[in-house]
Amino acid sequence: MNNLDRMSQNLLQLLEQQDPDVARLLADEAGRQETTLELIASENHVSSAVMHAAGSWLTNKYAEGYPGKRYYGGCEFHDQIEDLARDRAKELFGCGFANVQPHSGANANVAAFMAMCKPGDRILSLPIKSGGHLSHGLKPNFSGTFYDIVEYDLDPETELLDYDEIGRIARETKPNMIICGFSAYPRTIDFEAFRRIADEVGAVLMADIAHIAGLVAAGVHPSPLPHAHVVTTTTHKTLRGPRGGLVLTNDEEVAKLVDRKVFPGSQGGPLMHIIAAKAVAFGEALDPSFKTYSAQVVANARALASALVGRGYRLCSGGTDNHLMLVDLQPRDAALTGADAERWLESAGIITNKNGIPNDPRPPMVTSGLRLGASALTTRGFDEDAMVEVAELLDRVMGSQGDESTCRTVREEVRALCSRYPLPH
Ligand code: DSN
Repeated sequence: MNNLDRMSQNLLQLLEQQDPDVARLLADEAGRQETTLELIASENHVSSAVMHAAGSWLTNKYAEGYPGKRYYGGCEFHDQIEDLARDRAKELFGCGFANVQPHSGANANVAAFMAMCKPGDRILSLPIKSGGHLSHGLKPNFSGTFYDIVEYDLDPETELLDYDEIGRIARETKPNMIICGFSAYPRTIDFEAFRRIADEVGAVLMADIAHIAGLVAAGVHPSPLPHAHVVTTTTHKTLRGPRGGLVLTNDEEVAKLVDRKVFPGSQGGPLMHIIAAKAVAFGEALDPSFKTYSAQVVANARALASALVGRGYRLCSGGTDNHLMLVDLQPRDAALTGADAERWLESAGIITNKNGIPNDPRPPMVTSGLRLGASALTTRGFDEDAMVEVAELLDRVMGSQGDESTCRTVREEVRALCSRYPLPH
């Protein structure tokens, strides 16, 4: 047991004495994570160092403002931590400016929208039903409420981005801003092509790399930074940090606007404990081992994808270039829905999320697809052979239509697989 594990043991003991109800639920959740296969593409397992920074003394402090310009006293160490987080983020993504204060990816997007657009401006984006994100223009979201959203879509045949068609729509609709970067797009994004389109119509380009940030940092996906005017991301998916947001840019004027729109534009006091955890995670991602990890994420996603195709499933766009894949369940079983698959798999200890496929005939709470990602299993040390075993378990549960005894047997096999690949601490 290392020092951090000992610390976590001590904290749990303390919590058990003071609040056994919460302590029990935390221990249950830790057990769930240890003994299930996490295939949700937007989740990961952070290191104990990130976890402890997130649960540290910094939670006690107000630090509204920025390093050297705070509205509260006592920020000496907070200034140093935020500077460290910003410097590491800049080094990691090779850019000139980072704002590490957004509480989430959606908050980062609020600040980026406010920095780059006026209310009512026109924004061109991919809708959520085709793999976009709700903060890119969904009607009930701030983005769909305060901006004039126009859409591009995937090519209906290939399910790929069609840059000629996006260019045509941009010329026709003349947006002020174009958004690229997605929640369920399994292929490489050509940021340069998006920038060409943006320049042609006089729009600014925003790249939301929430899903692929870790792959970008590790150099296994091209970076948007030479091309996009502003880049937003979460820190907790492929980047394997605490839950939070981040804004990056190389443009000094954009940087000043983003700072103002994060604070005081859209947030109050920053979550300094989370900023400390971001600094730790960025430090981990700067280590050469993070490149090896990220390359393995992509190799594992490919292995899982091809094993599923071998078992009769169809992958949207035919495969994956990144950490995730979108599985069309219909060719395997026309009656199988994403909602059924998610529920049955959970009972067998395999955690996924139902996800609409492009032009899905079923509603979003039912769907015909599953989105699967390889980041969390790769953190546990899974390799390509282990991913083939995972495909077999997935197929056994879905092929049995959630048969209880099959799910029970698979649950035990999942426990055994998890013991073979314990969570690193
Ligand atoms: N809901 C997240 C995802 O799962 O992709 C994005 O915010």
